[in-house]
Amino acid sequence: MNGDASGRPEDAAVALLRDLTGRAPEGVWSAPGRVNLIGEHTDYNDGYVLPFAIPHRTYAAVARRDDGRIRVASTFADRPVEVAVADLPGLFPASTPWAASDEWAAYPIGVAWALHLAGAAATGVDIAISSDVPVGAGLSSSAAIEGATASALNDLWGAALDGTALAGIGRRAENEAVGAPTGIMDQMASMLGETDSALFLDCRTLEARAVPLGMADAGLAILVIDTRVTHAHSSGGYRERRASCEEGARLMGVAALRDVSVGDLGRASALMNDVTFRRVRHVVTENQRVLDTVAAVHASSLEAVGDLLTASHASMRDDFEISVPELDTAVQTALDAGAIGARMTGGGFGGAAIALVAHAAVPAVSDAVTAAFAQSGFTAPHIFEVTPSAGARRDM
Ligand code: GAF
Repeated sequence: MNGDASGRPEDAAVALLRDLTGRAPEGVWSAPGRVNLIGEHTDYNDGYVLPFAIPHRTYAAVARRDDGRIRVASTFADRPVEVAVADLPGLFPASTPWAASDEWAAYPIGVAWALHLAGAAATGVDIAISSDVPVGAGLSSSAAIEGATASALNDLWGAALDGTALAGIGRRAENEAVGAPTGIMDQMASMLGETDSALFLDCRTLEARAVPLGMADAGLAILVIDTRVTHAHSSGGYRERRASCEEGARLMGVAALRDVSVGDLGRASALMNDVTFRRVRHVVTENQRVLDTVAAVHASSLEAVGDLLTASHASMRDDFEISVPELDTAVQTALDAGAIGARMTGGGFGGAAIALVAHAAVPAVSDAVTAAFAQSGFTAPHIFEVTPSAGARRDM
């Protein structure tokens, strides 16, 4: 659908905009996907998370138009989708007004909708999107589209919102336009990520602090093992887990599970059924593991970080029950082959695992996981290294 041959998503976005409009873009904006180091399903419980932005990015090449229409196109989609600015206010949260093949457009148009409702002076615009963030791998390709679009429209519509506010715009699009009841972690990581650092985020106050990881100096790598089992957070499992957490908080008489500490778990077990208790225990212990990981990173206690990652996986597998056999195989095989720690990352029910590995052990761990997948009859995993990278920005 576009005339670019470089293979770079930024060039593909520009070429697509040219195909669409015959013009060069007024600018190109981008935002990354993310890996979550630790802190899973804690964000919508007002808790703590420690994600980082990855080098894979989504690019939006954008130009204003003067006929009051918003058109979005993507190198992944068959055709552009168009709406009138005047129709924006009524578009959501009503059910998506498009055919299934056009549903991707709810991300960028949802962002336009949320920004407009936040007071931005919306004008007509053409938005051409391209990306190298793997889709359905639990690496937040959706937050990357939202971040790139929100950054572009924030500049072109003169909204002057900061990164945290733009993350909120992206989340509103995800929750109300796409209909996925997610928390704020992915959008914050995509907007505020910093090179070589993870982002320690308090999801209640939205206070964010960069935690330098010093991966290269320590001779460490983080491997992503994309199991190729795709997932969607608008589907049942994520929603159900969220409902169990809300029920647990209600039974404990607190606003959110953030307000429950590990010492309260004895009381919790007496107040709720076993399944709800195990969901609560995951969130409560995971919040503590995030705090402990930040402390261990500061103390350069590599082994402690690895153990916390691995304990997080066990908690998601056994208590929160969001892992799948492919993720468990990836984690266990990586550990057996010498990884310092490993866990599934993201919402679960598929997607990717991460492994913290000494640089020299990367080939051995990758080969072992690939072999274990073949032996189990699983689809071959996609394994690659990621380094903590910059958040959303204007590229041109
Ligand atoms: C998904 C959601 F989008 C996040 O908000 C978060 O809840 C995560 O799953 C689980 O930690 O990525």
